[in-house]
Amino acid sequence: MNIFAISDIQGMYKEFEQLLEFWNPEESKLVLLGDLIDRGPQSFEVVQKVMSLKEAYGDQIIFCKGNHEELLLEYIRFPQINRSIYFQSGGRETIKSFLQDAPKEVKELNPIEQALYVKEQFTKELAFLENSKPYVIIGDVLFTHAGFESYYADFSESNEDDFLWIRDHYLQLNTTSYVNVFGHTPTRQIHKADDIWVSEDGKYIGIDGGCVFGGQLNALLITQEGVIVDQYCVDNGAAKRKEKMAAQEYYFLNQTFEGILLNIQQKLNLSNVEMAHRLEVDEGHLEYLLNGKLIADRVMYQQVYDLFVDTLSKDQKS
Ligand SMILES: [Mn+2]
Repeated sequence: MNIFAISDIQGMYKEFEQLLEFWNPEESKLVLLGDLIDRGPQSFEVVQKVMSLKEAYGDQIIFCKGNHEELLLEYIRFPQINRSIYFQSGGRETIKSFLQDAPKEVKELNPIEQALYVKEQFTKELAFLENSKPYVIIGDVLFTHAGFESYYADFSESNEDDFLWIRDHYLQLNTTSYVNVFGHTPTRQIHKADDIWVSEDGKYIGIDGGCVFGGQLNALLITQEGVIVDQYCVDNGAAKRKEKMAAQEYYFLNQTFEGILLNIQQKLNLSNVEMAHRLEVDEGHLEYLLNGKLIADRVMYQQVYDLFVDTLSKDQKS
């Protein structure tokens, strides 16, 4: 059986449903590469849908865990500590979506109390998200949410965190015997387009089209030998955004987002506190951004863009 892989749905239920129309359950397995939830408006519906698919098709449905599933589970476990980082990572939308049918009093609870409510009311959903795998191998293909530690001789020695959070692993040659299909890093950050990205040697395939950021939701149809059969996508503004991206490219050149942030911080001589203040995030969030653990949303891009223009004009004056 071939494999039909989708990643980073992030609560974009409509696009997910549309994309599933291309999936033929008679001919392929369905692999979901994590980040079903957060940022988008219908995380609850996405989780329900995946659970019902799992019920209907059993082992034919495979679900790898993403860092956003981990963020939600950590928030539920220790809401006091993790509420802020989770809500700034799009978790607010997820909780809203989970509580859509809850009584008014529940909707008005504070986030700490809401975590307890979700923990009690949605045990099945949380257990389903918890019981996902950090990676899956099917034939010659290694499926991961983020990637793996590509410096190691043996990929399976990667920390579980690496499979969920790693960035830039594809810059290092993939010396495993597997083709690695991954999401997590929007492909526009790899090849400046939202389409599926394939490395020159064919051993890395990035499929996150950044749907929730106004890109597209991609699906990859691939054989168990790692040969691409077909690609599908549902557009969420990718076409319209191309022009804007061209302008962004001009300013951002080939730097990584973290590199740009650091540059700005140094050029403007801002402390972490000041930098966080300028970006209207807390320091913890800034640290995640600087470590490449979080992807900036559209608002954040705009803010950084503005800061960068600021930096440029400062350069010209001096
Ligand atoms: Mn992710």
